[in-house]
Amino acid sequence: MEQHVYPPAAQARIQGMEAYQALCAEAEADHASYWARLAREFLSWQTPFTKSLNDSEAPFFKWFEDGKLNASYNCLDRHVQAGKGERTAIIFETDGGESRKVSYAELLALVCQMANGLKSRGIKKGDRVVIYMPMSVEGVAAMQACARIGATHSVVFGGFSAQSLRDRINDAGAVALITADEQMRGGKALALKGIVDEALDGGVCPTLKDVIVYRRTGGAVGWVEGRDLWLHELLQGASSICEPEWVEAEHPLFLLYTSGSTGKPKGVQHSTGGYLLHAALTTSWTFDLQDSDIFWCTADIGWVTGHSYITYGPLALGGTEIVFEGVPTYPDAARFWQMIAKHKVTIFYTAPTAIRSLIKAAETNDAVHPKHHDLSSLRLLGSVGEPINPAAWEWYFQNVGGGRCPIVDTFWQTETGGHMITPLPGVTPMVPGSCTLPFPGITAAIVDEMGNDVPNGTGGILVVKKPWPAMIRTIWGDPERFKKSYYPEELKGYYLAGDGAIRSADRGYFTITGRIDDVLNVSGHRMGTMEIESALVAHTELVAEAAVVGRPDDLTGEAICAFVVLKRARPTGEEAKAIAKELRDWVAKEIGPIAKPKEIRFGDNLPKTRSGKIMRRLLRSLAKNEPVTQDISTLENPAILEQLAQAN
Ligand code: 7RM
Repeated sequence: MEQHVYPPAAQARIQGMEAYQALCAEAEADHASYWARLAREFLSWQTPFTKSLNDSEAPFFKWFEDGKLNASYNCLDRHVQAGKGERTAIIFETDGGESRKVSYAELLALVCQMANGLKSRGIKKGDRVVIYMPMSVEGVAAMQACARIGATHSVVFGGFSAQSLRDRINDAGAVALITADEQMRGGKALALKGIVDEALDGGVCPTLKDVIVYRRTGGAVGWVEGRDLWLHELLQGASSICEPEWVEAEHPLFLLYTSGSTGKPKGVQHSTGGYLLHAALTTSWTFDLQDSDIFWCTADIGWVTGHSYITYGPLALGGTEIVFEGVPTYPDAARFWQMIAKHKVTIFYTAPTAIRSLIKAAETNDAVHPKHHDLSSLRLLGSVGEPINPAAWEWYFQNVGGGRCPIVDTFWQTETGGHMITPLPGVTPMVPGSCTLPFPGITAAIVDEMGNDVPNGTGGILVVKKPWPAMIRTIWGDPERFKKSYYPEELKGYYLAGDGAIRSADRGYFTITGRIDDVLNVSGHRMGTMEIESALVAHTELVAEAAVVGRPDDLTGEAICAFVVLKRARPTGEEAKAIAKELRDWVAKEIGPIAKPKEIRFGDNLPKTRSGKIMRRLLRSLAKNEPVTQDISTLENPAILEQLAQAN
């Protein structure tokens, strides 16, 4: 296929390939001093640090450890003190289409009131607070309020089930939970407080003392006296001045649970100093955020993208951003285009899944095509969460960006805190489908199983050779799992991302080829196959055994396909359909609707080796409806393949 190369923007924060190379050379020459320089430039420190990197307990790295700062001070106070209090921090748009502006001074006052409210409940530095909130000013403010008092927040996406919420509360040992009565999505009110009540029912979260409820819709809610309190009542009379708690740079700013290849989701622990530095730095260099911009990241604050590019990065730079409550398809699939025109958005950051679904919508209904909206305010586009296929890239570039806006295809992970491999707008010629080159100071490389570099043009394992300030510090409560997952012995002390990648022979550009572990990426959301399998076999009445694999899907990137052995005879026809539906709903209840298998196939058994191992690669072929070409000589029960090849 002929490869198109698109030129970078004429003007941006980092100007030209030479400037980029100079930064890379500076980092190469003295890694620790390079990051220390940026940490001094981008962040305000209450106690300046004297040490940059401490690698004496590798892979438990520490950065800027003798420095003290506060994330909320960096995101709010310093801009107000610099005379920018009247500047708009957030333009909030509701699901229904109303919008309001919140200035930096107003946001600071709200955050201080919330911080004082939390303090009045005895919540203090080091406590964990779970946030289960809709997209809202209050959601962002709740995170900032935790940061202000040194409490470690753990945001749980509003789409997760009661069971998932309960597991996360208990794993973190949270003392408080901040939630809302309901959330509005696509014109419907969805219970949040109801799910919280279900999660806490029966006293199963012993550490949790307070449930603070933001009144979003005014819908009816259950109430537990002594446990539940209204946010507005907590704020009444709370002072709008709150001295920030100055914390060590390594103090855990947040935990965020993400799926791994085995077992339950892991609580990724992030630092305050190193994390905030990278959130601010990448917002500046990758997004080129200026005072004149209107920035819009469409992610939810329940994902890391919402943390770094809604709650922390843009605010650390004093930018103006959109916070959107709703969904891309309501009232119709032109919602994004209509909002870009309405708010004169200049920088737009979204996921390939959203783009692909909006392409499809525009193809079936011309009325929702972006061409009907004035998108001339846009100057830069971004993509995140999964590989963007070249066709979707081209459509995004032409139809949304009008052929003039660079696209930054940003590769990164919950664990990395911010962008790792990405074009920079004033620097990098773009090739659709490639995330191009490492961010300056990020030593990304491709190696074989033994950690040896592979030549360009040869695929391998994506690693990061040196530590960087925003990296994961540990898995909450499980340092051994942290070491095993990210620093396997054979990889020479390199960080293992869990993705495969290849660099192009000509430019050395990176292309991510997908996960190399049992993690699926469905609509940009990470799902562990084991997690879904555990959920299925938890249906003990019906399910004897289950194996879950991914298969490519035009819309969602990957789709979940489950092979299930029931405790009763293998169903067919209508019965199979009914049981499949029951199991899909069950998974939604156990984990959340995003984990629902797209397809469930039933068998009398699963393909296994003589030693009893499920042969997943065969299942992957079957899920794709491809003939099995692999060697099946070790297979115990070859006859099962024919049975599983058929959809219900
Ligand atoms: C930010 C985020 C991480 C996984 C990662 C990759 C995949 C993310 C890209 C991408 C290709 C990209 N955090 N991924 N961005 N693959 N190109 N630009 O998504 O922790 O939820 O997921 O997502 O597989 O390992 S995440």
